[in-house]
Amino acid sequence: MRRLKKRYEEKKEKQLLDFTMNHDKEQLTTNQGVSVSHTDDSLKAGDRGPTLMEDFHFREKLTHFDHERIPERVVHARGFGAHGYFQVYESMEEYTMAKFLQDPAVKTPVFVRFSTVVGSRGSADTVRDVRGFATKFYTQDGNYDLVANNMPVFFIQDAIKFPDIVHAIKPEPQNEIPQASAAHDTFWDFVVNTPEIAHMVMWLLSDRAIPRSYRMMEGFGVNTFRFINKEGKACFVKFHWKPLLGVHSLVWDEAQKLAGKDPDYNRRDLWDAINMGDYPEYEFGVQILEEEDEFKFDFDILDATKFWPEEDIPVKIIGKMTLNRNVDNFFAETEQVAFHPGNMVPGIDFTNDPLLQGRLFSYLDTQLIRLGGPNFHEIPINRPVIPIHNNQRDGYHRMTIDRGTVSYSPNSIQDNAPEPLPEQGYTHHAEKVEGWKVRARSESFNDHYSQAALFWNSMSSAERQHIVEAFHFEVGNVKDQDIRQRVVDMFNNVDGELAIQIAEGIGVEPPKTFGGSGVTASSPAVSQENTIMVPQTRKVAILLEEGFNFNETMQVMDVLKKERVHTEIVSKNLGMLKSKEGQELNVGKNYFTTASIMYDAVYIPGGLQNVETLKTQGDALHFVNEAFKHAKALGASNEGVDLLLASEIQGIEMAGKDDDRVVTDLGVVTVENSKDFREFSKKFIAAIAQHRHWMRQPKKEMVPA
Ligand code: HDE
Repeated sequence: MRRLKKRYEEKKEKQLLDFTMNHDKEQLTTNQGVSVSHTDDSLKAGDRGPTLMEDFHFREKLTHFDHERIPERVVHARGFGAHGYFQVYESMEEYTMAKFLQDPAVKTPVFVRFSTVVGSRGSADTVRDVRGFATKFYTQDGNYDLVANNMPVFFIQDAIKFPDIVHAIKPEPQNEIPQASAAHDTFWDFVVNTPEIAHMVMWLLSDRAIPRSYRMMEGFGVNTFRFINKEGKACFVKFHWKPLLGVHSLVWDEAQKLAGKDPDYNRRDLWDAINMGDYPEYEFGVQILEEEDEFKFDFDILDATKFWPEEDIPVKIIGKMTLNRNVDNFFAETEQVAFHPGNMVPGIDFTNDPLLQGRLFSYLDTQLIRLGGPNFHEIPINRPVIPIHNNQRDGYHRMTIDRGTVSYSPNSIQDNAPEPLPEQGYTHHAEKVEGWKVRARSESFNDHYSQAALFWNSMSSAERQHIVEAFHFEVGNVKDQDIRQRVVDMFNNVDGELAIQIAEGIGVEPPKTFGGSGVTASSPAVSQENTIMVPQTRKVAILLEEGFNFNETMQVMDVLKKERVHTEIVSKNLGMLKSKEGQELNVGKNYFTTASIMYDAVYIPGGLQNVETLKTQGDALHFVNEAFKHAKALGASNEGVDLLLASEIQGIEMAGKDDDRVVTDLGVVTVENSKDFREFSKKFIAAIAQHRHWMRQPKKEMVPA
């Protein structure tokens, strides 16, 4: 078994290596392998004369360049991928015969591509949007794709409306404005005419739409699938990814600024984390529902605008995925990877969810145009780790050289090979289906507001405030006043308070009657405040100038490092900085190349000269003010506290000059008169782990949780 596994892993590795190419220490050739003598000038008749047609090297180089781009994905164009592996914790044979879910010793290779939905390939990472979370499992049964999102529900119930929602949310056709944003008239016009979208809009305007990191994001299969075991018994299943770093988000102001300062923020974060050995980990969870319980809920389990509350159907954690290798080449891997919910393996099956059924058509169709023909399964990133045998032949870009005379079945020349395997081969679950041929939707899909209200009820006070502010931003950008009014009236069906709050910010009337859905239940599992809080892999800026306290700075940095909290020294200029004691430290970033928005926390060590200089710097003060506004942890020791006192931070208790207590108040950790920084560091780390300290922000009375 172990030998087999090793061979399997080697094979996977080899499969990728077969196509990789190192060009270092090699000589330049044309694509025909002809050695090139000179590549900086084209061939001319005289050194000031016309260029000659016979310059095959010039023509080949330019032609290839002219054809370098392929069409970007119509949605999810901007993405970033990484390799890793998946291991199941215990055999799932009771529910499914999928091979990769049987043996905890087996590591199944995976490739994951995270993405935004709306923006073009060059748009910013931190826009307000749904995030894609697509995973390709290279299993011994063939490739299985779990093409998921970071929100558990979807905009629409039937795939036939997908072109409509996408046209409405994409930039408007007359001027291609705005890029990567739902904050415009056509999207909200679609919303007010599409009640089924209400629930998804609540998620889209929540913190989920601006993740701090792909490493801190949940994944949801959205559609309902089936598990099938060896006996052919089926159950319904929903898939979940749960990040071990918890689910955390940016603040909208921060997200907008990041879009300018570092449009690659999320991809850089993933790339750097993997390079540093901070391998992102996600547990794999399933909600399992027996077939006989299909109709036990007040929503239809085939309706993709509904989630299954974890409190009713618990998520069983069954395995873990680790991402541990960056791509070698973005285009070859991340751009050319082709996901498809129809890439299924025995043991997993479809349901009649009308969104899923439509997806099964769309993904293959889209790859045909995007990757230029039917042979994209031969591109290394798309190849299964087991051999492919069938009678499909030819087509654009065919790589395989199929031997022999037979490309049909039945045949006797090859004893009918390649032959189907009735026992092991994929068998679709034999579900009994009958009905009238109608273009219609089940009445059980008609309740559009109860789960939107359930979501709203589950939000903390800060999360509610963020949702209201997101409405003010998004709908505030809608020019048509009638649409703005209709948004208020529509969301009055979710919650009366919410509708009043929305109206207040967007210059329209509050609803005529106080609305609501009548739903009082909540699902605490959907609030990010109930997530895992750990300090590991967070990033702290240390503001420094000449004359800082070296021992103090190093003590704090050492403790942070032990907890895998990363630090970076930020100063006015790059170069070396001399401490009070004489030792030097290297500056990582200056105020031009970074900003507080790129860190989770800020630390200001003592040293009189250091802090006196910082106090004169507008950039340093802005850094502190902005981090405070974004509810981040702030730490200051000894004279460092004076910088906080000189900033705009108000209403926070800080350490005084006359004692040596470590004071923590709403994520601001301070100490004076101290030489030992262990307790300070511990408390600072605890404040970092909390991610954000929302209670600092002025709370509106109207949105209590
Ligand atoms: Fe997709 N979706 N989608 N989608 N989707 C695509 O396929 C589509 C839906 C998702 O990183 C496209 O290869 C229809 C739900 C992800 O390469 C396209 C419907 C979910 C990705 C397509 C849906 C997703 C896509 C565009 C029914 C969450 C990016 C490029 C309304 C479960 C995969 C491509 C990657 C990509 C169609 C709904 C997730 C056009 C018709 C629900 C993560 O085929």
